[in-house]
Amino acid sequence: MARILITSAIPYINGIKHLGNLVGSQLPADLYARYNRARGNEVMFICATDEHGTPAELAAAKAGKPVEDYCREMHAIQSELAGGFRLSFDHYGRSSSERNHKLTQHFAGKLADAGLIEEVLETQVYSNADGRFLPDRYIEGTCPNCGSEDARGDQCEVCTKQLDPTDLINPRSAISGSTDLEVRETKHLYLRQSTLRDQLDQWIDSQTDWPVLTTSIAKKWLHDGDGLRDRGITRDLDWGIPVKRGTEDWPGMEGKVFYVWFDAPIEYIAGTAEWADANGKTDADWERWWRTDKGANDVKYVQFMGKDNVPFHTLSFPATIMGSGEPWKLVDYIKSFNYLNYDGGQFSTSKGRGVFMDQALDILPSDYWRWWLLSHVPESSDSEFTWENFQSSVNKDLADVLGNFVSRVTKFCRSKFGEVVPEGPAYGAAEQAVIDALQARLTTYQTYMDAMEIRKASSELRAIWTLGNEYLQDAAPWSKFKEDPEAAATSVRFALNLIPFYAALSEPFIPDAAETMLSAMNATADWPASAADALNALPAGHAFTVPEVMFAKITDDARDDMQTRFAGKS
Ligand code: B3M
Ligand code: ZN
Repeated sequence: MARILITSAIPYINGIKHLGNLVGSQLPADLYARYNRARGNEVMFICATDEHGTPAELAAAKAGKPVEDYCREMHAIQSELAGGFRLSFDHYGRSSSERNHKLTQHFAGKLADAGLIEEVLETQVYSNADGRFLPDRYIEGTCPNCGSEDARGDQCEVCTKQLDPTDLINPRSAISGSTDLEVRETKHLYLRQSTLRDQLDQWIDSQTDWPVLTTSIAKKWLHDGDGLRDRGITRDLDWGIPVKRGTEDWPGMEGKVFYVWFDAPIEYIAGTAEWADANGKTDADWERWWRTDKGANDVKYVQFMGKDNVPFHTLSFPATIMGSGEPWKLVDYIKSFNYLNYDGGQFSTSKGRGVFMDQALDILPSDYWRWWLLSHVPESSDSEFTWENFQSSVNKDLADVLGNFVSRVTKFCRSKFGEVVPEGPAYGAAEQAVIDALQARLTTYQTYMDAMEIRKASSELRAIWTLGNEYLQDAAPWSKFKEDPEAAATSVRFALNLIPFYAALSEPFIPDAAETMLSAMNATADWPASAADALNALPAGHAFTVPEVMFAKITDDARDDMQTRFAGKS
């Protein structure tokens, strides 16, 4: 039994995520977690909400709520939606937890002890009316390039020019609108990650099995970009983790917090500690996943994320871990994804363009989305959601192939033999041929799932479903029944045995449908040792029930309605 630690990039707290966010980290991570549990491995699957930073503060202000309340409420909402999509986290934590405060401060202290933190004096815009420093995007003004009056301190969205706050003409506070601004000096902590360049380079070079997408991004930032420039890890904000050196105050850093990207990955560790706290476990119980001196040596740690998050996970977070000088577990494999586009453009939160997690669950059950998203996951390039494609996948793969197979054989059996597996003679050449084909595909499916080749795994699964349909079509027990009911019984017994086999294999993709199949067949979801074993699991006389319709087809009218409804306002 292997031990697999799985983390998904932790979604920002500000607002409900769209399907592109979901398929870029949490959903594939869930697929891998479910598969590994099914294979009998010990799994720890952690996610959390990413609650700090300017966007959280801004969203709370917009909602007219204290940021603590806003985060608590949004965490509950995101947690409920995760449940709706059957994301099987062992714990869904919060980066604002006490555990993360302590661990983040701990890491900062260790990095300082190792001489990897530098104190830097910077100039920043201070708003007298607001009584605070304003980060770039809290400052607005006229763009020096195009004259737009709503340029932000980091960028003008109209002409896309990147700006410094001091470039703006007539700058004002985005919070109060006040123009009573001044430039003040403020001290910040910088992580000297450039001193770890060789160590990081060697580490990345040693990861020969990583996906090209991951290593190419890591290498690009390590070598050509200024990715390994020393970076500020503190901010002049109220909301966040107060800057401390371990448990000690940090002179000169009063009133400052850590930068959100410093504390967010540490939440993977803190989230596991939160799991221990929430389940009456000890520190040793979470440390055996994370500390190589406390049992984590045999853990395989896999991270899932969108490509924009790769630099933080291949450079900054490893720099924190390595720089601490403590035996924390480094990631073993980083599975990264391209982007999912929406119907000829991009998903857009501000324009309400595309389908968001809450809307998706209002329209259709989670399995429909899980199947489409995972079988079209943007693995080797960006992919695109279209309603035609969604409709066709759902109607063909789920309704016509899998759903129809289950419904047809269970209903036929009920009408001719009753709701028990019929006997008939032993399997013959036709059944053996299907078993052989299934065995070959099962082996391939496992190989792809082990390798996180998700699209290939989904095609293999689809092919496995199709084999059952083809068998039933050829065996045609409904036409055999009259002259040779015994032969028809054998075909039905074989086909009924395919249902729990399908349930076990499909569970990582479509857990609810798998559950429906298993409970109809009064069977358990043991991962098949072989196709031959699985196809003999239900003996003659085993009782079952005909399940409800598993998948309803999406009509052209419904498809067109949804396409209009989610087109967004321009
Ligand atoms: N919250 C960005 C994102 O959701 C960020 C990921 C943090 S992972 C430690 O894409
Ligand atoms: Zn401009």
